[in-house]
Amino acid sequence: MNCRRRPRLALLALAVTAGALVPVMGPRAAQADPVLCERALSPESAKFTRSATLALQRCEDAKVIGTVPPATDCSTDGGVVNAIGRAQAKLARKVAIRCGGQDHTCGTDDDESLVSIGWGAIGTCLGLKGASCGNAIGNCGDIVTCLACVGQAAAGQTVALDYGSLNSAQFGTDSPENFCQRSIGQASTKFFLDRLKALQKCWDGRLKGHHSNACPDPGDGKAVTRIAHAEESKVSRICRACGGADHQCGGGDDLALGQVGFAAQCSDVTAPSDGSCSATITDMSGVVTCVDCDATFASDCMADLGVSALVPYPQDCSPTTPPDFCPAPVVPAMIGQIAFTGSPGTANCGGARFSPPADPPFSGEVDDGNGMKLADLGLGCLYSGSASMAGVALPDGFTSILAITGTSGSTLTLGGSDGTGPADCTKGAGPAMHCVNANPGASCTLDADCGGIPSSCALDANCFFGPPTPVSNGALSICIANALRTDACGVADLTAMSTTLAVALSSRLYLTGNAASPCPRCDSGSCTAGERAGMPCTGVGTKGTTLECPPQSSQFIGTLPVSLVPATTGTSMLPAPNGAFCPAQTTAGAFGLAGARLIREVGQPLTLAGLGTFTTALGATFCIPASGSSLVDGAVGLPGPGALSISGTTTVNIP
Ligand SMILES: [Ca+2]
Ligand SMILES: [Ca+2]
Repeated sequence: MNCRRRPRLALLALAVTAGALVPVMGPRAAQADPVLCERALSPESAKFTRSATLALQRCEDAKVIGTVPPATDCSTDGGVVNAIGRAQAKLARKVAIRCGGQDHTCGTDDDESLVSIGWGAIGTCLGLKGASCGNAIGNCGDIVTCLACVGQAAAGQTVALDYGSLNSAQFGTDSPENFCQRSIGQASTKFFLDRLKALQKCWDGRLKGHHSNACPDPGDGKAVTRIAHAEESKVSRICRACGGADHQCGGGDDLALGQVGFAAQCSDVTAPSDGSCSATITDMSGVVTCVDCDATFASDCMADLGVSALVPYPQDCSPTTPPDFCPAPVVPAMIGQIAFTGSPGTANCGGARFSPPADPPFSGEVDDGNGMKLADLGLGCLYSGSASMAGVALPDGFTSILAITGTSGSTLTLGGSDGTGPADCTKGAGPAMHCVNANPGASCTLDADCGGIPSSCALDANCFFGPPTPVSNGALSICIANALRTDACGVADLTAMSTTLAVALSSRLYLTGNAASPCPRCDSGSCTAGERAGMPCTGVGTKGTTLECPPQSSQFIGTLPVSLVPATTGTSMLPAPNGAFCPAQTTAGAFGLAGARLIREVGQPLTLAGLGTFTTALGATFCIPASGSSLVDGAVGLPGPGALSISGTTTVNIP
């Protein structure tokens, strides 16, 4: 850290913890070093996966060259089963030494805590699409079971694709087709292993503190090249063997796919870094594309599962699909709009660590592990992170408009609307990108183009959820502008009188240092401060802030990615049996309460208040991922939980 950043760190830490004088202490186990444990999980799981893959692959290869019968089932072959068993025993041994505490045994009191190594919120093994790996995670031995199950599934699925549909009539014939078969199997499997190794080394570099990037790109600066090289050698090997006289895939002279044999359909998976693999395969180029995508899926998932403390497990890898809060309308049509206007909530959302507590009306609570209430959550407040940031009162008096995009059963489906302008529309950001910390913003592609402040190069905000939110804290006061990241969507059920919305926000933080007015206000028709100081405006709600009076862009310090998925008129609960509410959360608890184990927000159903008009309240509990700014993450306690509620009036307008 250079000298210039040091005062800023202290300043920001104080700013966003809203005056907390007590340093934020994690419950990090004193027994050993969680990073050493994390650094064992990633390479040892990759080594296990490699051993399992090679054992299966050697067996399949022997079938292709004709030394074992084509009917051999490699997954139950004695030699393969023994090899995988030995590899799993080795994985268990290495993990017990590095994660199991002084007794080198998982499941005893001196283990690294699951929370400290990023597995606290996981609960059950996250599995792999197409596999059945869902063991409960209570100690590091269970992590081994999970990593081995997922690793073996990744190995099995990869080898099954690479070898499983080859035409056995060619096995052991030494024909060109047989040579092509061996090349497809060997080169594809090798690509999977090489890619996994490049990813794992890249993540290990981050765990060692050599870089702080996402892997592979920009990663450690090597992974992208390694993967490209592995890819190139795979393609050239397959196409040399299978591409006909020109030794290239394509050109009309490739070996006939029917003679070589390969799956007619590629795997029904989506690689987190490469999109959907699903496609019909009709030629050698299709084979190459398919094995590439499938290996990318398996290596992405396996590498990410190995570093749960660094990255959330991609939804694409998971065997379960998330609940769909935004179903496509069964009868699609733009049939009107729904307008939501926010009402004032409590006058006091509570201080840091709820000292003083919030005032009624309440919308929810935080409980400990015995179900005892630790704190009430105020209506109209936002609470965030594991650190002791005070509750933030949300603005009121603003309107957000959603389009009614059609019907689905008894519900109206809702989507993003252009509204009447940026203050009430609900469309996502982009596509252009500009520096948030400069006015007028320079166009950019990377944060480095904007001076390097994390998330300072951002998709252009088109719509905002409410006016700027002031957070008063002496000279360290901040102003938050909530830009919509993606189109809002949801459903409104006028029979059940319920509403569920999905709203993804980029909450932009500005350190204004103005305690009396953390955000510029509109006072007597003109902006009190900020980019448009002195210029005409109309204030919104009791706080009198407005998008017309933005803070100075030079005061930008970072962005919180807040996804209200879902915000509901029902009950939204976030449990954490061991204190970690969110993937990769490393400090137990919520909102400065280390003992927190359950967060509950309760909305209010739609209540008829006039023709087409309803009073309601939405509640949301959610995870806030790391912002990318170590300053913001440290001070707020991210990754960590979030909770929010807002009351208001909903007007349904169907012309
Ligand atoms: Ca132990
Ligand atoms: Ca060719």
